[in-house]
Amino acid sequence: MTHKILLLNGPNLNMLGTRQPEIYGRETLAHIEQSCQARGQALGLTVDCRQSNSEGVLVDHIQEARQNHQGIIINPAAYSHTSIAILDALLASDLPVIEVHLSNIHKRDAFRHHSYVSKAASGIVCGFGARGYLMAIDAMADILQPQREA
Ligand code: CA2
Repeated sequence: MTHKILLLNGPNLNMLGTRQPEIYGRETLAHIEQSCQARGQALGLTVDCRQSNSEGVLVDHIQEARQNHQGIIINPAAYSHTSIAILDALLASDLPVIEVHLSNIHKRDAFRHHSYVSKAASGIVCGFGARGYLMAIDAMADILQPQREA
């Protein structure tokens, strides 16, 4: 069976590749999404990609994933540090969740050290740049298809 997963990116991540490459790298979001879809395909996963700058739209996508997807990979961006609404939506989804951050949030400003979203996550990848998304796809494949041959 092919599993469908939602790759969700939060505010300002549509700007990737244009500013602050020393923190977030040079890859565009479109390129990251394509790489994730290719990796997913190789592992038997369909990867649906969405990005929004709006908290409510992110919550809507998470709610819809309950019907349409078997797992969620999310970089909630700044909402990681503020959003109980996104945490509640993820908890209610009853789906496996992997949280991704491009940067190592623990090496940065103190206000980035806490993520509300982490409470809903099976695991967290942070500090590996765009590669972290591919690591999350691999981990999600393991969660959804534990019998899969490596
Ligand atoms: O490291 C990450 O992935 C973050 O989730 C990125 C968020 C930040 O608020 C989190 O603390 C850590 C910020 C995303 C902003 O992305 C930009 C990309 C290019 C240019 C400007 C902003």
